[in-house]
Amino acid sequence: MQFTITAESQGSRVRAAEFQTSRNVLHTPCFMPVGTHGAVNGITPQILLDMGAEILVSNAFRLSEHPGKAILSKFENLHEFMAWPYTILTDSGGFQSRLREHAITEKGIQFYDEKAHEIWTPEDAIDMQSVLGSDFVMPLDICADLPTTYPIAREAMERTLRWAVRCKKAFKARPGQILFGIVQGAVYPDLRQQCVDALEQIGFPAYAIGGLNVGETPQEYLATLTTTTALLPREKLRYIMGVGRPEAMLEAVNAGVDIMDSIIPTKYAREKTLFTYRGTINLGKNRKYRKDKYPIDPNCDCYTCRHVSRAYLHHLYQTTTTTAHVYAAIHNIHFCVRLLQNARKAIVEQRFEQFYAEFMNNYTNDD
Ligand code: PRF
Ligand code: ZN
Repeated sequence: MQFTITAESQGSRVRAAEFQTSRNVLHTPCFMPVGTHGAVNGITPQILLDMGAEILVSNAFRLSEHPGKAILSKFENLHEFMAWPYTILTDSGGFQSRLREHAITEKGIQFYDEKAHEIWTPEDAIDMQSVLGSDFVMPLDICADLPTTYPIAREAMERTLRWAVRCKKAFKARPGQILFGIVQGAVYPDLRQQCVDALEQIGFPAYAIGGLNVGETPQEYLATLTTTTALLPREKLRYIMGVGRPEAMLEAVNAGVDIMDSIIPTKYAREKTLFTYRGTINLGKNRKYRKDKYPIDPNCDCYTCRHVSRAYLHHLYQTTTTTAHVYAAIHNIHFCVRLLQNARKAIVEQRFEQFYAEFMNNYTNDD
């Protein structure tokens, strides 16, 4: 069995597990840094390996735009192309479809960017991920932007199911590849339920929870997350798509999610916002950091915190910005990777509840 549950919490859905891919073992809960175009902004694979990342997320649709299928076919897989030795999960382009200017028909998604596009079909998404040799393959889905109405959410969910059938049919697994089912249904519990039931009927070895963190309230996020994980079978890996704020990450772990990804650590790094165990701080904006000789977070053991001060980073944000972004991204990604490693340790030692409460108590976002 690829997926083994190592520890579970009494009276909650929290779990620590191991997933054996054809490349390495994922120790879950774990955070997955995102390199949409085949690189995590400003960071080399070695830096990610050094901080303990076990899996990266990339995007099949974006890679089909550039460098394109013909060039990528000349490489063994995306791992070789980008020099990343471990597991890779690729998204399908379904998330990009939520922007209203794109036209979605039963056939697929007509993207209108700067470039002219052919319709991107479920079969295209699967074909591209076969070329990429992704270990974790995502079907093409439709992520409804929230808030949305029930009929729109239902239509998007039902089309997602029809596309899941097409994706499964088109999927010819390369060794070790697995195809996930994506659960949609916006904030409506009965739609989530119908979606999970239908995906179970079609048959998938692992699940992604889509359609969250796209405009719902924090209460709706938590309620939908909890409802959805309760519907999913215990013995299959659970992935929540696009969750990277530390509070939301731990809420997901608490609800029984195993893996998650987000561009937030790198986006925040560009916006001068840094994670600490006491909440986010903004190093660029706030002049009080001008003379601050402490590291970003005194409790952090990342490369940045081991070497440079807040004062230095504040200076870089005013002058040598690309270097500021690299230092900040190293810290923020390390923070997310470490947060879930620590959560895992707490689960294994049967003290997650306390760990979670302590984290939330200390974590405030008023800089
Ligand atoms: N679908 C896909 N990718 C995603 C999402 C989704 O719903 C989300 C939603 N948070 C992020 N990334 N395919
Ligand atoms: Zn750090």
